[in-house]
Amino acid sequence: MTDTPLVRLERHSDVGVIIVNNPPVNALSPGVPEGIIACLNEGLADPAIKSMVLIGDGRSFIAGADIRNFGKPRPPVPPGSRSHDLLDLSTKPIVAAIHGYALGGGLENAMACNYRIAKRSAKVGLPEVLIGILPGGGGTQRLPRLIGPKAALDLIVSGRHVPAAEALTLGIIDAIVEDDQDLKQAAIAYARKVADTRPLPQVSSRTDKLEAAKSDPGMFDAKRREIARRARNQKAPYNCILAVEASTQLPFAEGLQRERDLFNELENTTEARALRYAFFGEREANKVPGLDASVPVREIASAAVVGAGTMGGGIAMSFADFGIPVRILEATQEALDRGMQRIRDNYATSVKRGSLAQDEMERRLARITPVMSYDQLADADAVVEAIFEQMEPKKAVFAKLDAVMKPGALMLSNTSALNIDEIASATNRPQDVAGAHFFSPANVMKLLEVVKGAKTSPDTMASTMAMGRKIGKISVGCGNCDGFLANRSRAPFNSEMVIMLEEGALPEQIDKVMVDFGYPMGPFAVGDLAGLDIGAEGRKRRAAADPNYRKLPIADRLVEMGRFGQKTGAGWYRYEKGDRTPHPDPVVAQLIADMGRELGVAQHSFTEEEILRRLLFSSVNEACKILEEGIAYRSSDIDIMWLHGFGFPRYRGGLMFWADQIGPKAVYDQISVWHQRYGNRWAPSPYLRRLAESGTSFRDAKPGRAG
Ligand code: T1G
Repeated sequence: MTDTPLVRLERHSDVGVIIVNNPPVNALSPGVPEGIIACLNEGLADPAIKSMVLIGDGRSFIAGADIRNFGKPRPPVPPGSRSHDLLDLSTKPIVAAIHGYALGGGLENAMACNYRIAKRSAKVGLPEVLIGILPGGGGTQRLPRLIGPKAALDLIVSGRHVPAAEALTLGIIDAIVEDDQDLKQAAIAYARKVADTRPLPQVSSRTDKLEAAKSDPGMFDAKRREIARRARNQKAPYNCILAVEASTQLPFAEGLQRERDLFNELENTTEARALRYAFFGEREANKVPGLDASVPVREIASAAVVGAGTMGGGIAMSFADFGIPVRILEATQEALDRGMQRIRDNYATSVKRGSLAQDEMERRLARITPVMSYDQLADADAVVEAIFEQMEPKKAVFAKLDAVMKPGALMLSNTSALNIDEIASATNRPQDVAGAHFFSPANVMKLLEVVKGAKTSPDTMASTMAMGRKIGKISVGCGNCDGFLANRSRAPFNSEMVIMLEEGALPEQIDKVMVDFGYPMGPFAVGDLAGLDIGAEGRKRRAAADPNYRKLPIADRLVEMGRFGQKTGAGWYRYEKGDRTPHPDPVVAQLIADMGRELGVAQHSFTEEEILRRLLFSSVNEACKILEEGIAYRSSDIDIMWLHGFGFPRYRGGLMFWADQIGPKAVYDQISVWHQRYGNRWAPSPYLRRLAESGTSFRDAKPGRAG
């Protein structure tokens, strides 16, 4: 435990520097706001101090309130006595000096200062909406006064981080300090320069920027309409709008109270608890059991990809996007050229959309080198095999890689389900082999499923997890089985959605339930997008491996009819030429009716709840088996995979968090009923039964037989 205080006052002649020291991100944990106030008062009381600076030690300014304390009882803080309240009333100029991040309460404290300067590499923002709350420290009242209500609405409702240059343009900060300059010295000089400025600029007393609301009173309703689709089922985004609206209608003090009231409506909502859970779950996933800080991590400074198809190209882009040179190999020049063209087209689309600058596109393309011989991959620190999903060709690739790759290279397969141990057996270095399952499109989706084989070494696992983080992914580790964690937990959902058609449900009916629940797209529309022929391959493999595998004749019939989805103009839905909009197709409805009769399945109508629970409970049951087998290290890892791999709505926390709101016992009881009605595929997992009997939540469940 360091003996450096959480907050200290350093005297630099006539400037008092208030320094926050609460690693790793200077969160406003208990003691930090109190320390800021104490140092502020000490500086105000010292006649030798003419002006002050507020700055952070370590890698950042202040990253906000301590999120770990939300949802827990906290001593009430009387209005007017928080650090930003008192900074606002300072009788001496205070300069906030920002590096790294000033987020949430951090930016709110900075806006209560008289001036703000920031390193060019710094970022500021009010991201509270991303954890289901709103800026509760004056941010909804000060930011509109600083940059105008419209710009404030954008930042507060999106929660996005703003680079210093944009913050300067908007008016959030007053000056930029170049990254090669000393921030503290620059801030001291700035504080000295403004020491005699009177009246002190005070954000809370400004009204000039609020005038804009008078000429555009409709901006708030327009914002509500703008976010309606993506903010459906949520409360925080709408309370953010109400709070900013209040800043244009109420005096500052009353606006603060309105902000407080709107904040208090949110802190303990399921939405806020789910989003906090997701935030910490993403970080918990970094911790793979048995891999502590002592496990060496190999640096990945260069990479290679075998296969230049959709996945291989996306994986190569993932490395290039983060500055890592990558070689991409194909068997024929024609395939290689096609792959490189697809990469160029992907980048060109981003440039056209304005999300990537042309010169940055060129820089990234220059990092990707097409090759045709394995020898040219030899010196890469990591190689990812990304050819088609068949075991023998994959083993042949690994045998060739084994013959050329330098010692210690990470030997990774992008397989989404195949046995990592069998792939590793094609090499003499199984300890260097692991699964690195990217999700399509690989350069966009943030999830990386890192699969540990029986012989995968701890440092290979740690290095692959770290490699994922280095290329902007959320790495989630798991054990080896058919489908690993993500696709295995998803498989029952994929079956149940088609089985319900046999009972009389329609694709559009099921898709609507899932979109209303919060998915961006319904599962049948997603199937049409991904290609129904791919799913058919997986079903064939599972049917060959498992005599009890439940076939899906309706899905198989569709593929037999050549209806693969968008790529053939028809799948579960029909598509107009050049249009991706799914249209319900009477041909499919007729096929479903005919096959329901042919199969002799009792037809019935469905409630929305039954559709939702048939799909998700089937996966919860499989997730319990995955936990019991120790394939998943914790239930939050399953949730992070569902959030980032399958589009599960983030404000519901993930599959297991959502199921916890219903409770393991209720889930078990319902599954037991379906087990009686539908047979073995609904046999409840013993692990689930133990949770139901012991009253243990999914969140607290431990992997392995104990449960
Ligand atoms: N509270 C508690 N712990 C936090 C934290 C926070 N605000 N921010 C980060 N951590 C922990 C994190 O869990 C991890 O822990 C470690 O710090 C490093 O974080 C009143 C109500 C700042 C951009 O929402 O966005 O202010 O895993 O791995 O990738 O209006 O952390 O090492 O044990 O993410 O460099 C608003 C949340 C709060 C910012 C740095 N602020 N944090 O990213 O490191 S609400 C936020 C982040 C509020 C006021 C309201 C990121 C980061 P561990 P990391 P990073």
